[in-house]
Amino acid sequence: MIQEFKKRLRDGETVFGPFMKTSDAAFVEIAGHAGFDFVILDMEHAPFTYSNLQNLVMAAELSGTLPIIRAQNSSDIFISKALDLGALGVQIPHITNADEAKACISAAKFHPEGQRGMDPFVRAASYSSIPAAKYFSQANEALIIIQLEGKEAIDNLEEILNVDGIDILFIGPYDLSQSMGVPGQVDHPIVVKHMESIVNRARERGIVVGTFTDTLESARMWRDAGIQYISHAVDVAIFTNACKDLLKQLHL
Ligand code: 3PY
Ligand code: MG
Repeated sequence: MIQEFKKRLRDGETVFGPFMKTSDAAFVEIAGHAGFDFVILDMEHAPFTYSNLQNLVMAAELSGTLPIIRAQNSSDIFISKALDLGALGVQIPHITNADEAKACISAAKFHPEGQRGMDPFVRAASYSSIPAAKYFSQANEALIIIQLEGKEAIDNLEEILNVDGIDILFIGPYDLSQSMGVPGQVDHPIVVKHMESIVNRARERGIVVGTFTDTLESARMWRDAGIQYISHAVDVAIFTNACKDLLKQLHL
């Protein structure tokens, strides 16, 4: 699953997936059955517990969508725990410089690429059914997605782009807008200008870029600008909009 996902990105395809905030695995299954390429299980902002999160990862696997966990923050333990549960990608928010990015990679990968805490008995290792050496090498294939979402990260973009091991550089438009002094205005020219510059500079180096969009116009605009990993919408907002549309129709 992970190899095929990486190949699609290498081939220049655009992949789509929502952020998930509901604790019920049914929503993840629905997203998978609908055909989303990935889901981002959001430990930064959603009320999941870890045992709950494990069920969401299983639901993603069952329905054929790539399970990605957004860690609470860049602490080693949150990164390795996400991968221990079986996430095939870990997305780490609020990275501001190259040292932080390198520390994330080290926390996410086993020797020789990093120093991730070793445990061959976790769910990702099929609870020890996979021979440990095989597990440790295949686990290093998980996607590392680094989120840039503030002025400081933009100031340090060059050094961040030089870090080896980043699979996707993800721009968080909401936090970026706040850092630019226009909170929530993700379409503000100053936000768009900085995003375009990150996209162009990353793509010049062959680095895949991702972002979050919540309108079809912005999803299409960023896809056409070369963003390949588009986290589009949020489960709760998709349901909110469906309820509102339905009620509008019922009241006609
Ligand atoms: C942001 O926009 O700040 C994110 O983290 C992704 O929605
Ligand atoms: Mg953010």
